[in-house]
Amino acid sequence: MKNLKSNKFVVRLLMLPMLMFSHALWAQVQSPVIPKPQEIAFKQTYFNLSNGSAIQIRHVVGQKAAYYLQTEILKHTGVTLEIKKNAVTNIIYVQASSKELKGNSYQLLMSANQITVKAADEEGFFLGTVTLLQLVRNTPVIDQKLKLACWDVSDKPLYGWRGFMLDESRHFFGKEKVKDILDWMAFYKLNKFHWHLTDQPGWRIEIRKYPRLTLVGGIGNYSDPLAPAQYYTQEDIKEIVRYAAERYIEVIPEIDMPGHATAANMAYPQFSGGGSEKYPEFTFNPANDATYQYLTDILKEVNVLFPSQKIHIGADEVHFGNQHWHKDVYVQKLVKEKGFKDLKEVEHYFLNRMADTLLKMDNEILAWDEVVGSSLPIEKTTVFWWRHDKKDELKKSLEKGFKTVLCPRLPLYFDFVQNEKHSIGRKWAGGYVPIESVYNFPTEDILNYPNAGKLIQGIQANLWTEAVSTEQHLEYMLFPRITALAESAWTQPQHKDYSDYQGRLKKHLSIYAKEGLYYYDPFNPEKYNEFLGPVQRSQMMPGTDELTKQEMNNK
Ligand code: TNX
Repeated sequence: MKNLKSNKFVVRLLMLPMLMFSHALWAQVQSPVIPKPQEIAFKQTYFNLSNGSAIQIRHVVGQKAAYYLQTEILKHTGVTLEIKKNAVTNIIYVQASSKELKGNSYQLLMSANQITVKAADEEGFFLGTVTLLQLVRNTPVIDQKLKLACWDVSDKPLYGWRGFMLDESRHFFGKEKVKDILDWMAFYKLNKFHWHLTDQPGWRIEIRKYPRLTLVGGIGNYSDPLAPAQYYTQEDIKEIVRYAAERYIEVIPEIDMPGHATAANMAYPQFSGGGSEKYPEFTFNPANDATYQYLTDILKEVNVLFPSQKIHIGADEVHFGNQHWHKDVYVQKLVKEKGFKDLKEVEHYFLNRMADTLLKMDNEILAWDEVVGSSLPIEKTTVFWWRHDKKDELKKSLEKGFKTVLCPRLPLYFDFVQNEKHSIGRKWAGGYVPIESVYNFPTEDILNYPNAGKLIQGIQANLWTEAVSTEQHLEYMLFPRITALAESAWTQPQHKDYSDYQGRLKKHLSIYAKEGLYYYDPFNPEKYNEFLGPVQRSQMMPGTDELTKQEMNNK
């Protein structure tokens, strides 16, 4: 008996290194999922995905996610999966709601013969299937077969606002590129697409009542003031909004006012409030009743096109070009009548009138952080904090009780270069936006501001496109920083780990290579350089404040 026991002991002892070795092997299997889920554990087994597998759905909830999964798997692997009500084995089971899960949380449970997605609502199913798709796209496909490593995942988002903004006024990229961006946003669980459609160089959204806005205002871009008109028709907009909705992305249009209105003023000069020497025709006229009627008509058409019931009205940098207001007879009459002390008060008057329009249409008001000092209705307004050098504005926004989205220039403006040596794009007082700084945002000091927990809706990266004129360059600025943005918006700070993320990132770079994206490789900065596409800096119009003398000399 004693012998037997000690024999067993010896056997165990001998097995120990083997066990340890195999454990080490398993441990090396790193999850490729970005953003990192709250909990994820390797199951030490594999699911064979092939044409013989099926997707099973029994209820209406989960159906949309199942179809999306089917299409995406076919698109990226060539594997065709039948959708069935009943199936026994080798199935992906998109199961109806689970009581213990709330809101957008989901579970993905994988075993050798069944994969189950559990969620409480449609969006949760979608998010769960996206995680599965990330696993699929990180697995080699051999003869239309994939050996999927199995994981148990339990997950939910940190923030409800996980945004990306694209400026299509400075350069226009068009429907196909926008859809492509929406696909990638969905892949990284980003859910708000802020669409900057109007600004100085071009007005990009068709307004039926005012056709000149696009026919005239759509002419030109930042590199070429005479480029033929480029814009989205209302049918195009509907198509994009639908495409985004299929991916649980809400589209928020921005119609910038009262500044950045140059393109609109080219089309309808009667509503211009003039500008300054540097920024001619920059503003709408805030003292002309006809301006309010005109802008209300525009916003009514915009409202119908965007089911988000949120319109961003800009309100940034009005002081850049409101100098003419000092001389404008209408504005000066208004100033006297109302007893305004300065032009800032005129600006606030304008904003309040536009807010009335939005509230009547049951829209929320979204605006850049210049509105923090205004009297816009607290409950209905969301402030976008962008001036990283003005932390007091963020504090004030939170103190006053505004819902707030964090998108500080450093580190969330993706028009800033991501490598010190790069020069096409912005650098600000020596500052640029390396991927690590995106990953490390938001910093603790911000999260500890009073009301931060209650009022911060989430984070957003903004891609302004003065210096971005080609699709390739757009990709270069967006990839791979989009992954750091996603993880900062989704993953609880205590679960973030930069070196672990870098391991996962490498796998995603392989996906970009496969898809032919022109991305920046932070592990191999020389791999693709930044000088690309037909429009080079030398051909661009002189910038406003983005090209410093130093940068010009470096060229
Ligand atoms: C500031 S952010 C702007 C944009 C520019 C951007 C360039 C903001 C509200 N206004 O008009 O494109 O800087 O980085």
